Amino acid sequence: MQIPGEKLIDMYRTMVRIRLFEQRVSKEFAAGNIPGFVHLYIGEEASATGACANLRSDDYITSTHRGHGHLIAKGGRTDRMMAELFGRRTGYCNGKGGSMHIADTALGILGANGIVGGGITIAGGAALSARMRGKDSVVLCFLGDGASNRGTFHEGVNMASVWDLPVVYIIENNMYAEKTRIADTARLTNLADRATAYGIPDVTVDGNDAIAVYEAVGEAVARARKGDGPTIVECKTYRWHGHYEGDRQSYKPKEEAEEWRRRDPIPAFRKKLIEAGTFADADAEKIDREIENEIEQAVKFALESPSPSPEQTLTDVFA
Ligand SMILES: Cc1ncc(C[n+]2csc(CCOP(=O)(O)OP(=O)(O)O)c2C)c(N)n1
Ligand SMILES: [Mg+2]
Repeated sequence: MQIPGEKLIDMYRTMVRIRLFEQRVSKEFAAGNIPGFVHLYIGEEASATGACANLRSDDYITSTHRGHGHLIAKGGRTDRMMAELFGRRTGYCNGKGGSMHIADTALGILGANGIVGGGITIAGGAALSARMRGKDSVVLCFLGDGASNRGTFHEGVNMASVWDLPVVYIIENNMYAEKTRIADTARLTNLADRATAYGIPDVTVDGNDAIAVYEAVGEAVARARKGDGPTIVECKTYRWHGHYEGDRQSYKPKEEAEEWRRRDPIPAFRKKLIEAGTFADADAEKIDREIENEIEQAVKFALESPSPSPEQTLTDVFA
């Protein structure tokens, strides 16, 4: 498949934006500037980037507790996300939701989610709604290897299959659910094989290869848009940081972690683009500097924003 140069450069920009956002969040969390829990996506950038590069603005995503990468790849603003993490009024949820509640329905971002597997049935609902409104929008449903063990996965995927709903399930298999290896909780080598049970297509790809993810998800999106129903795409990848910031990761073999760090998706993608003549080293450097500046501005925006006032305690609360 011939991917336009502009698209590839945009994908590079997205991966760098996710990486630098997450690295800064890690630093600010360690400094005590971010309350609550944060789960970082560093190492998995190629998966959200390659997947979302197939979407139109009127398509949707559902996300997870490890959602910053998905939200950025769908166009989420880094300044409002950073402000949300800092608990500030300019954040996506007025500073009251934090990392796991960020949503931007205008961008088709139907929310990060603190409930493991929580996005699976929301994705089916959004897909059904799109169809009932006569739209050909599709929904990318991101979930983890651990989430694919949940009952909601069976119910959600089965219903989407039976009703030919336009959903693409993206299992980001980073090999761990909290501190438990997926090999200890599932017999399958490829989790995407679960598709057989629902009579739908599946594909397993190197989740650290943005182009492989782009192409696999692209085919699944095209199928969904035509009305041919859902697909499961499994992206094999690895999270570099702990399950949450502060997790010491004693359960991960050192060699395994080192091996995956050598398979860093970003330099590999950059090298590919330079070798193909898509851009030069200097262009990549320029993008890096622009994003560094963007993230710096996002932190400044967060720091200069007020916290929610006591009068706002009961606003945005539904009963
Ligand atoms: C319904 C539910 N059960 C358990 C938890 C606690 N929990 C939070 S993240 C997590 C592991 C999720 O693993 P996976 O789906 O592989 O996603 P990853 O963290 O690897 O991205 C668990 C068990 C939860 N938040 N929600
Ligand atoms: Mg996992």
